[in-house]
Amino acid sequence: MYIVDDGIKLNAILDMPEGGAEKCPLCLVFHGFTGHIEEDHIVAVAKGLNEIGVATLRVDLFGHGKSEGEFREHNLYKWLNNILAVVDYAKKLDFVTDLYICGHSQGGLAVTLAAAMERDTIKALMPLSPAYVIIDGAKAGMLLGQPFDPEHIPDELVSWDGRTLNGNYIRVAQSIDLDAAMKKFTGPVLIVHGDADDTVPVEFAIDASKKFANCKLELIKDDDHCYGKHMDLMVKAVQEFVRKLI
Ligand code: FER
Repeated sequence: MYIVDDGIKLNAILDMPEGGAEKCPLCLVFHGFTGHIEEDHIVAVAKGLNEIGVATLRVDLFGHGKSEGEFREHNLYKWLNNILAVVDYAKKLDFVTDLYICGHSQGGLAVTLAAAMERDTIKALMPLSPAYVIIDGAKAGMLLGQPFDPEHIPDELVSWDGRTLNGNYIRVAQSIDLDAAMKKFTGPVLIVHGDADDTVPVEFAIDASKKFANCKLELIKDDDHCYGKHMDLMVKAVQEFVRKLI
């Protein structure tokens, strides 16, 4: 299935709760930078929610997975507009009682910004290993492990996998006031983060948890960016948090 945002087709998968339900909450689930909706940790969180009576809508964002758009041209504004289009789509589904939003890494950053904008619609926010470091890095001149002059932005960056990224990615990230977004969303927040994550240091999750009005922080001991060691603990943390909302 595709959800169309401004002519761009976004690949989406809707999974209903196990055992079926007439009406239920729906959680929107988004992947990270270079990620997609078939990654193990994305499928695991969706399945975990389906098990406890929550439908999920996983969506590949601009330039990622099976969605349209060039990877090189993606940035947080494009992702944010995609997410707003997905929220609009979800609002029109008859079966939905409440809407939750969840994203991994860069998707965790994007859903934080979207939750602030949609604070009257989104009931709960779940950033997983959120890449809040991107905003600091863009402003300070360090992204993807590469230093640059934040006042003289390079035309392009080279990503981990060798693909290039338009320098406008940096200009967009520099313009974002993340603290303001965290302040605006006052609903329940769950941040899950592995304390051995070497892509996004766990300190970003610890700092962020103090900036939200209503945030639970679940640190997973020895785990990495994509929960390669303790996927079950990540899923369990999400299930426990969501059970209290239903
Ligand atoms: C970076 C650190 C982390 C960065 C992106 C990420 C573009 C995102 C990681 C992810 O979404 O998994 O410096 O620069």
